[in-house]
Amino acid sequence: MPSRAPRVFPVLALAGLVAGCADSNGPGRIPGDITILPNAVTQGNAGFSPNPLVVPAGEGRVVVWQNQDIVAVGDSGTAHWLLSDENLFDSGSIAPGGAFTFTFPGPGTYHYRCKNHLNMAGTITVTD
Ligand SMILES: [Cu+2]
Repeated sequence: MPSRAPRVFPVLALAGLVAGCADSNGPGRIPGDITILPNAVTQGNAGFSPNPLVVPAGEGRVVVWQNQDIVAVGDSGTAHWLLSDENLFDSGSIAPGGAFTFTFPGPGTYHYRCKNHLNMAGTITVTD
């Protein structure tokens, strides 16, 4: 006799993924996540993705920068170091594969730059 164990329907998992995509920074993005892209230095401000970043109300004002500046397997990658123009944070050196998290104090527009690469700067708007 066949088993009557309950089944998990894949469509429910898909619905969750679609709901997670509903933000202004592009499909598949977690609000508040910034990726430091491979070869970021050659891309200037576009090395931070997305840039500018909008953190919607209700997302806790938390921003996570993830350093994914590793071009190929076995590549040692490039460290980045984030400084707030408003003197709110100093990330220290973020190794490739590492991350830095900061919680903004309130709504506003904030600016940051990379201490290691002066051509890399970004803007974050935290909404009310
Ligand atoms: Cu940098």
